[in-house]
Amino acid sequence: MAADQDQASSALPHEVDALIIGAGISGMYMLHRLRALGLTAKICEAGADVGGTWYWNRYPGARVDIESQEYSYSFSEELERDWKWSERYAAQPEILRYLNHVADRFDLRRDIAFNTRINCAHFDEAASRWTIATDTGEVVSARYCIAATGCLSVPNEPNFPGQARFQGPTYHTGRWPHEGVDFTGKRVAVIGTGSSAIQSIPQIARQASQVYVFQRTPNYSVPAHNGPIDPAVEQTWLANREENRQLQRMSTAGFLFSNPRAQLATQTGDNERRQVFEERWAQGGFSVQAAFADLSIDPAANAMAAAFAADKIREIVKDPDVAEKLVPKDYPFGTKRLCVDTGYYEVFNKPHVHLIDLRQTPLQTITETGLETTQGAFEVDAIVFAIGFDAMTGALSKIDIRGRAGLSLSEAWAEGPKSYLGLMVSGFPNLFTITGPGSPSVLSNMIVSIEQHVDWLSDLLTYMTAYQLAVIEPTAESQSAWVDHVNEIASQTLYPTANSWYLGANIPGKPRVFMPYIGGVGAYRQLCTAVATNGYMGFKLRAA
Ligand code: N01
Repeated sequence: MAADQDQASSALPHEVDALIIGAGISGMYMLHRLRALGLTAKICEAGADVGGTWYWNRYPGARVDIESQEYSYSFSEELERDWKWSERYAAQPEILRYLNHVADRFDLRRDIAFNTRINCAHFDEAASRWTIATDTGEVVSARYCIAATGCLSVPNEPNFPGQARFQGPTYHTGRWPHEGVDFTGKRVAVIGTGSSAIQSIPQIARQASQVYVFQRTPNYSVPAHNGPIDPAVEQTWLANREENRQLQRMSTAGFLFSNPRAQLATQTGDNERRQVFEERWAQGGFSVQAAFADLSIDPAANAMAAAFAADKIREIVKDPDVAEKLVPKDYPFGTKRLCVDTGYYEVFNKPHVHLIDLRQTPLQTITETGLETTQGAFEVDAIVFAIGFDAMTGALSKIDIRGRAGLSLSEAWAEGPKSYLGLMVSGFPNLFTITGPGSPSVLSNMIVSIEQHVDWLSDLLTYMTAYQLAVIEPTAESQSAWVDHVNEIASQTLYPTANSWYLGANIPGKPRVFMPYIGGVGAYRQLCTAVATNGYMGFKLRAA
């Protein structure tokens, strides 16, 4: 089935073993695994088709920034051998085709209710089941409620003064029109300079007559060096498939180049250090971040990486004033999510691309015809809001989730998300959060982390069936200890010093808590495995 085609919603039964929320990468794999366990399962998906983040984020230039062969499911060797990626970093349409292929190949659609949003999920203590209601008026009773809602699925809604007055079209990168947008000859404003903006601005600039980039905080970006996939890379990957997959699973961030070299930047001579950074820059992608072991923990080492990146920006961008505005100054390198670009800094050498620094000249209002800053008025035909997401907790807090004694998840998380292993929340039995806050998730190759959670959960449900257990919940103590651990290791790094969405800093009023687990994908996997092999240590399990 074509990715864009709307499809009828499959009717929901009154009862299932598991109700999965979301048909993105995690929901699809979860459904596949649950079926293999002989459990009945349905997915409710708000969108009209599968794909999750790759269904919604169709802005020009959207592509993965982990190499294609690494950003793919590993659970089926046949799938992996049959599917051919065309580019080193696959673009959104190709990834969406891949996910549609997976849905067809594993016959997933018959258990997915599309165009169906979950409004509320309440735990019925007497029945030990979740009562889940949809916006289509259906109610489903499920033993397990599995949130496969994604970490970056709820757009940060624009709320700029005067924005309702604007007469032209506006777009959010996270909700891009399926039919695409033709900016030919148009004057376009882009607000935001995160990954979505950094990928889309060079593409928008190819069509638009004028592009005005409104930057609040400059981001560090490294070149992707994208191109057709190297057949040798593909062959080597497949020839060593098992070993490579194992390396991913035990790595720092779920891809092969994510393990930092043991060497410290601060104990490396200037020439050698520069050479290492240059090699990584030439290689492209996130490998720069792993150039030395101390970059994310030692301010002195981090400053060396920051200085290297700043020099690169100054080399690429010809206008020194523009270059200086593009150089991040007030947070350590890599502590806001590093971006991977194709021609981002270069685009500012084009005469029709203009950078407006909102820190120097704040935005005052949007008008009928454009934007006004303290510098003056910018007349535009269209506005692109590339302002990000209510990350990690946004999708869950939009659903009225109530656990034992009517406790709402929003109340339980009023001071920031609390979980055990990022998988479950105390007071919310049989509710699972795939790649939830408190797990490596957004600090990793998402597919690797998704597969780990889904596999762990599948093993758990197998165990529960074998021992005739029906209810699982983390103890308050284990949750509290995990939250402390997540915070403690985050505080050993420089990450919490930046105002990033990792901390919820982009959403006014959101508690400032470092949400993902920064201890590494491999270390985290070992912890989860140890919990399971010790009889699900830290959880309470009981019969119905
Ligand atoms: O969002 P962002 P994104 N006025 O939050 C600015 C993943 N992703 O959609 O930094 C003015 O990073 C905001 O400024 P500031 C990836 O994990 C992956 O770009 O808050 N500006 C920032 O510049 C990524 O990190 C891929 O000061 C405002 C920008 O908007 C995550 O998604 C591709 C503002 C938002 O940047 C989010 O990326 C794309 C305001 N009121 C995304 N509010 C790939 O894998 C916000 N901003 C390739």
